[in-house]
Amino acid sequence: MKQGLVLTSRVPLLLGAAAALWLGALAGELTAAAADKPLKPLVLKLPEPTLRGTPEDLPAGPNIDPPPKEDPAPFMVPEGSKNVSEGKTVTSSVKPFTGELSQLTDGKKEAFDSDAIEMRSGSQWVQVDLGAEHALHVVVLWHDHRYIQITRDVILQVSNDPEFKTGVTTLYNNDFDDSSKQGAGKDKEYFETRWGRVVDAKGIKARYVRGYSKGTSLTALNCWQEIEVYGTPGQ
Ligand SMILES: [Ca+2]
Ligand SMILES: [Ca+2]
Repeated sequence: MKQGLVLTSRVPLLLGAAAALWLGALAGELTAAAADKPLKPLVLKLPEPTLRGTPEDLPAGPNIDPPPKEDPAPFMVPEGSKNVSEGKTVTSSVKPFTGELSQLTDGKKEAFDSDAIEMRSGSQWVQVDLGAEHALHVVVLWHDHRYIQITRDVILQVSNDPEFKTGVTTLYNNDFDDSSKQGAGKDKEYFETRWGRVVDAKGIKARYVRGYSKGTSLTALNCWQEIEVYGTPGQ
């Protein structure tokens, strides 16, 4: 009897363990399937190159990416990704003295003065409200490629909090000395070019995208031409 009792109590346990293993394997397969969603190259509508040429004495150093000499390989994004920031509402830390905030998401990013949104000096931010939470794959930044220059303290954050007080994820930060007070970052500085800066958002879900800057290697002023956010709507 004693043995029988042990057996009857073990059978459901064993079945439970097998079911758990099977469910676990299934969940693993499902996760892998989601991660294996077919990828496609991200096709960006790039602006024309600036005609001003490349200065000879560019800043250089181990923490500065040299300007690309040719088109970088396209970033791969999941099928179904689209520009979820186009025409979306923009706010900022200070009112621009040149241009309108709506120009940040108007699709225009040529090296023209008329495509520049300029703001006063200091660490300033612009913020795009995507209107709803999306799975975000890539954010592309164009600050000011009218000149070959390095924008300082480039910090890119996403959140579902419009005030960025809670649930903030930093996707990019090259403020190595923390002078913009968002925490020190280890990402590289880079030169403004027509290719912009492509930042991997890794599928994070968020509604708001905020970009900081703090002047450039040429000026204390802040400038933006465009932010493009590519995501999977409603996921
Ligand atoms: Ca624009
Ligand atoms: Ca800094």
